[in-house]
Order: sequence, then structure tokens, then C-alpha cells
Amino acid sequence: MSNRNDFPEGFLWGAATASFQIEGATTADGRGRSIWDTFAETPGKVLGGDTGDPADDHYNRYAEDVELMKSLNLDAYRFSIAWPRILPEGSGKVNQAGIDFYDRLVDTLLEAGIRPWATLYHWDLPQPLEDAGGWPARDTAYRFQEYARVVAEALGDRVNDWMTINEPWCSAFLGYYDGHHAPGHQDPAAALAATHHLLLGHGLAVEALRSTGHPARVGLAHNQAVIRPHGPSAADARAARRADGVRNRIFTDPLFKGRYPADVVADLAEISDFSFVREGDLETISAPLDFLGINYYSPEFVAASAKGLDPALVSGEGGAWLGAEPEEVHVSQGLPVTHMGWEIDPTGMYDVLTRMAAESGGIDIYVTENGCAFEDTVTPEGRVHDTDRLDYYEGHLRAAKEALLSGVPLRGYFAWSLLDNFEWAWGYSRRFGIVHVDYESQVRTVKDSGLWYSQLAATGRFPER
Ligand code: PNW
Repeated sequence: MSNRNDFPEGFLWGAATASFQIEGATTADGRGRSIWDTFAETPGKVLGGDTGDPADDHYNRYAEDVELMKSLNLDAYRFSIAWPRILPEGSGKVNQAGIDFYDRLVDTLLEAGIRPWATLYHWDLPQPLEDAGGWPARDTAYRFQEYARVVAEALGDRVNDWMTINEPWCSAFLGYYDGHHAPGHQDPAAALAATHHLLLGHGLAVEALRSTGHPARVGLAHNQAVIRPHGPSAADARAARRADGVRNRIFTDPLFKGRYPADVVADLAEISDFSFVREGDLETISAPLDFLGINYYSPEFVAASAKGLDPALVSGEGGAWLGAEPEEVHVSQGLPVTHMGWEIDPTGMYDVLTRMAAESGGIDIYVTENGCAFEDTVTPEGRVHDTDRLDYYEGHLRAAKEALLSGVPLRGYFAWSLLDNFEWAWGYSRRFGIVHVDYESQVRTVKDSGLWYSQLAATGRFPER
């Protein structure tokens, strides 16, 4: 057949966002404070002193944004629920006005024929829970289960696709090890305890989401890193093993094998004895999932030493990642980069999908995030000619198609992001949207990449360019 589609019938086309990055209205209707409110208000933490306001004012403009999604032919919308809107103190009293917002959003999506895909935790931990110890404290996992139960009971009759946690590595390691994300701590042992309690919270939330009697497909959105040795030496291979351990296997082995990897536990022995792991935790964490969400942006190359390498390409000396030997470094390959400085390499998409299909035991796989930041300009005619972003999407989606052809059970793809938004420590300076947002006027402009994506979503075929 000459007119065969590139993607199978029923392949799910979506776009993704996260509550703190788009909602704004951080003090509306009883919302409590989160660690990102505190972090953003701390001088020097977020570029330009940007905060969660106004973001995209999506809290007030959600209906217009759902119209936009419909015009882009999206089948599904991945959003996250703000824990501090639901439980302002993190636990205890439920804020009905917060639930009402997500009720309206979900109903509006369903009326538009768009499937709601909800993430419970995309980094906005209620500040009172951080004050009580945050993710390094075991109790936070149980508070997360309490929150999951409240949300599942409120929305489970209409939301059937759930992700517990977004990118646990970022929460644990950027939040508690390198300090570039909220709450901004630099404490290696705390990062490892946080890792375990995020995983435990995930497992407890899976139970809660499945306890309502409503159909619930449950997974998480994991940023599995693509780690490659810089050169063919055994020493570079060892560095890659260590980096893969603390980036990936420390999460995926508990999830899919029910144990922490022995080599990682040994590598990290001086930092932690893993005594936070209690009887039964790993059974909770390894409950079978319905799908795995993969967030992919760029691969990482590592080397055993910077010796002989171009200093301009080397980073992370003296502790490139937790558990690294002192000389081990990240090495850039000199490929073109996005506005984040992340190298563009679609082969990483193929590699991550084929690896995770093998490791996750045949469950459905979705790309829950993929995309890029570039500097955009709106023309006087109201267009954004973002050819660089469009090239990125086409390259990565062609790699995803190759993975499908090799038998990966890839069922859908979510572009990150629907809208330009608050890019964490980079504030509003980095634009990931397929839709441009003017933060003064809140005017939305579909970029060329968004127009292209909407055609792909409608036809399942790569549009002519
Ligand atoms: C992911 N890193 O974040 C998040 O899920 C999104 O909220 C975010 O906007 C998107 O990717 C783009 O950054 C990451 O430093 C943030 O390695 C930082 C890193 C990785 C992912």
C-alpha cells in the first residue's frame, strides 16, 4: 500500500504541561504554598527572579486552552494536578475549590473529545511537608498516598489514565543533591532517601488510584537517561555503568525487578547504607504498571577522565554525578544544541525506547515528554517560523517510528510542551511550547511546529514540508 500511515491507527497524539509551569493564580481559591513558590522567591534561584505568576494564567484561561488543543487535533492532554490546591497543608483539610478547578478542566476536555492524562506530582510539594522533612522523610510518601486517594475519588470517574510522579530523578537529585531545583538542598544522603520515598510514594499512590472501583491505567513519567561512554575504553565503560546506575537503574530496578541494583548500592556505600528501605517497600514499589511513560530530550556521554579532551566539551569535574569517581566527567559531542544547551541527537530516542521496552516486560510505552527550547520571534503577521523546533520534532518522531517498527509497544506521544511556560530554574527565558505565549498580553500563537504537529495528529502521517 502506497498510502500507509507512518503511525498505527489509534496511536495517541498529545501535548503535556505541568501545574506550576502554566497555571499562575498561585494564591487563588485557597491554594497553599509549594516548594517552588518558596524557591522562586529566594533571590538567585530562578533566572530573572521569575516566579509562578503569571505563567500562562491557565487557571483562568483553561477553556480557551482546551479550544486550542482541539484546534491542534490532540487526542489527549497530559497535565498535572497541584497538590497544594487540593490539600493546602499537604495533608488533612481538603480544599474543594481546588478540586473544582480540575473538575472543570476535565469536563471541558471530555466535552472537546480530549482524553485527560493526569500526573499527580510534577514537583510542587506543599511547603508544610517540606518543612516536616520533605521527600527525605518517609512520612511524605504516606501523605502522597493520602493526596492520591482524594484526587482519585474526585476525578477517577472521568480520568482513567494516571501518572503518579514525573521524573523522580529530578525531584531527588536536582532538589536534594545539586540544589538547582526546589527545595535547593545539597545533601547526597538526603537525595538517596528522597529517591526511595518518591518510589515508595509512587507504589502507595498506585494502590490508591486502583482502589476507587473506576477503571484506572496507571504508570509514571520517568526520565530514563541515555548514557553513552565517550570512547571505547574499559574505563569509559565503567564510568557509564556508574552514571547509568544512579540515573536509571536506581529507579527502574526497584520498579521492574523489585530490588536496588547491587553495584549501585556498593558504589554509594559511603553515602548511605540504604537503611531507609523497610520490609515490604520493594513489593509496594514493584506493583505491575499498566504503562511506562518516558521523557526524553538529549543523550549524555561520560568519560573516565578529562585528560586529552577538549576542555570546552567537558563538564562536571569533581563530582559529575553522585557516586562518580573524582575524575569522571560529562563530555559533549559538539553536536548542535537547543536553547537549553542540550545536544540534539534523535538516535537517543530510538535507544531509550528499545531499552525500556526490553526492561519493562512488555507493558505499553508512551513518550510522555519530548521537545526543545529555541528562541522564537513572532512576525508582524502573527507567525512563529520555528524551523529548528520542527526539525527536532520530525527527527525524534522518525526515530520513534523506527522503534515502533522494531517492535516497541509505543502507543502514543506527548509533545513538551503545549504552551511556552515557566521553565523551572530558567524562568520564562526558555520556550518549549508548540504554542507561543506573550506573557504581557497572554496572547497564544500557534508556532509552525504546532501547525505541523496538528497535521501529523490528524493523519498519522508525516506532513509534506
Ligand atoms: C523536564 N535536567 O524537566 C520536566 O518534566 C519538565 O517540567 C521540563 O519543563 C522539561 O523537562 C524541560 O526541561 C527537566 O537538568 C529539567 O537534566 C531538568 C533536567 C531534566 C528534565
